[in-house]
Amino acid sequence: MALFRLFALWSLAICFCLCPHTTSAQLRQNFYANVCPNVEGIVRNAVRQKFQQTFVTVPGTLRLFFHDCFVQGCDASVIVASTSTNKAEKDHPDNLSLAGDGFDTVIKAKAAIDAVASCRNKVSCADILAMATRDVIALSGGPSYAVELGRLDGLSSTAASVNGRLPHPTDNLSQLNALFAANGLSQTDMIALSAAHTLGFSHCDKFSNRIYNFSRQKAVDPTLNPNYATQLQGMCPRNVDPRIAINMDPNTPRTFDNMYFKNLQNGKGLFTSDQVLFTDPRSKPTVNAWASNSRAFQSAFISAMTKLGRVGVKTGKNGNIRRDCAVFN
Ligand code: HEM
Ligand SMILES: *[C@@H]1O[C@H](CO)[C@@H](O)[C@H](O)[C@H]1NC(C)=O
Ligand SMILES: *[C@@H]1O[C@H](CO)[C@@H](O)[C@H](O)[C@H]1NC(C)=O
Ligand SMILES: CC(=O)N[C@H]1CO[C@H](CO)[C@@H](O)[C@@H]1O
Repeated sequence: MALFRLFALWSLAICFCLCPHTTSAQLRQNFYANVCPNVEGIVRNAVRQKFQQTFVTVPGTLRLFFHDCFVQGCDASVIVASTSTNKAEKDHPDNLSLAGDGFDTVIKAKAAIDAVASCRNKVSCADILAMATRDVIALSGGPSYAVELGRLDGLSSTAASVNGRLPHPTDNLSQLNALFAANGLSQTDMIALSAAHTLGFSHCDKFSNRIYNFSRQKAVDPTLNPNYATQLQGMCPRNVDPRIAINMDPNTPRTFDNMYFKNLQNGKGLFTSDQVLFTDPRSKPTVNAWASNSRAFQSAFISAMTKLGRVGVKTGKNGNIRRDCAVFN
């Protein structure tokens, strides 16, 4: 027991030294109460307007937040545009075709904030993305939650920094757990956050390995529901136009709900990284619990999103407030 304690202490010490991404700065609710008291209302209105123009606002913004936080922390570095001398994060192949509407949501909300004199250039792009993400989840029927604020915007964004930081659709449970743990997130958090795939689209090439030439023995991934596999082959024929994207949740693609977990129980997880949550005995009990208890899922999701929002937060001289979210000051 004493030895175990010693080991735990030692691991903790090692982690404090080696995992700067897991240390969290002092975020708090109502951070802008003095400088821009109505900031949450301003963002909510801007997001609602953008949502009325296109539904892609929802998955686009949610995924952008995830990618932002996993690469150099939640610091809006993913929004920075490349220049002739710097290839930014968003231009790494693993940006996995982030939808332009996610970026546009932040730009529009920032413009709405900056139109109020007292708020101009007082609210970070990183916080705007965190608020907009909370809002798109609520707009699509998901749970609303109090969002922690107080992030600064990062001072660097490079395509190279993306390498190895984002999960891949072919990942197994151990790989997913390792990547999320590096960001201070547990397996439970990882399963809750993966339910974001209850919304949005995927391009055919992200899962074509599961429906064609799966292995020498099998044409189709045996963990895939055979009827669903046939449907996928219909929507994504061989040599499909690479721009074609399909709904990731075949049942309720525009609703943030716990259908994701019911789909997994029916072999309708689109990626290997989705379906493995049900096939691996380590994560299966959580999938089953949340498939039948939407409340329990929602509270786990809120907790996981809050933890995600604390990853690698910049404060002090490690950040600033960008005047243009896509350009360093
Ligand atoms: C667990 C590991 C994960 C993997 C391997 C993964 C992988 C992917 C892939 C390959 C796509 C399709 C991209 C495309 O073809 O355009 C996608 C879409 C998406 N992902 Fe994930 N993802 C993961 C976790 C997450 C998390 C934690 C979130 C958010 C909390 C998230 C939110 C989304 C959303 C909303 C979309 C749809 C984007 C759109 O419609 O524009 N994903 N993901
Ligand atoms: C997961 O994938 C890694 C890398 O391919 C492999 O080394 C590991 O054995 C796999 N783990 C499981 C549980 O399948
Ligand atoms: C699968 O195998 C067939 C026959 O060996 C080949 O023609 C095809 O290009 C392979 N890949 C895909 C994605 O279909
Ligand atoms: C939205 C966005 O910036 N997507 C880029 C992702 O990266 C590829 C290159 O890997 C670019 O072509 C896309 O424009």
